[in-house]
Amino acid sequence: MRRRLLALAMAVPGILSLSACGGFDFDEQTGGDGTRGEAREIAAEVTLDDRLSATQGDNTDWKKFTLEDGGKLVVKLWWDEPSISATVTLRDELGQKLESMKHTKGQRQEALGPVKVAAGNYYLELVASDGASVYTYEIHLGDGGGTPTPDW
Ligand SMILES: [Ca+2]
Repeated sequence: MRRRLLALAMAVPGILSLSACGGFDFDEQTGGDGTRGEAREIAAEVTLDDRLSATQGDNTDWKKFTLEDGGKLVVKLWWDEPSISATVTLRDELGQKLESMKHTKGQRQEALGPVKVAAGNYYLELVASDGASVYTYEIHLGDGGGTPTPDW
């Protein structure tokens, strides 16, 4: 009797996690920002947050922003759930990749760049292949004059 209860207790979480993973297709519930054409307008030098969830069909977030000046661009990132599998890519206004960073599992705080950029329009593409996390991010433009990237 005792043995059977133990087996049941172990089986139930397995069933729950199976049903949580199996319900959604890639980007089925992306929230209207799953393609470059739907990129959300954001500002540089402002701390923002959003969420990716591969388990709930929100795999991709696109952001777009405009830089009035050139310089050295750094995207600072903070993951609430560092177990997520995710890739962050900076793209130019034609969608061409400038720099890409694969999130290191277990790492809460990361930075993409510095990337030397001119004034213009840019995109940030965040894609989760597994897991889920709220993330905080900030696009920071340095003057390129050797100023060290600020810690946060
Ligand atoms: Ca999304």
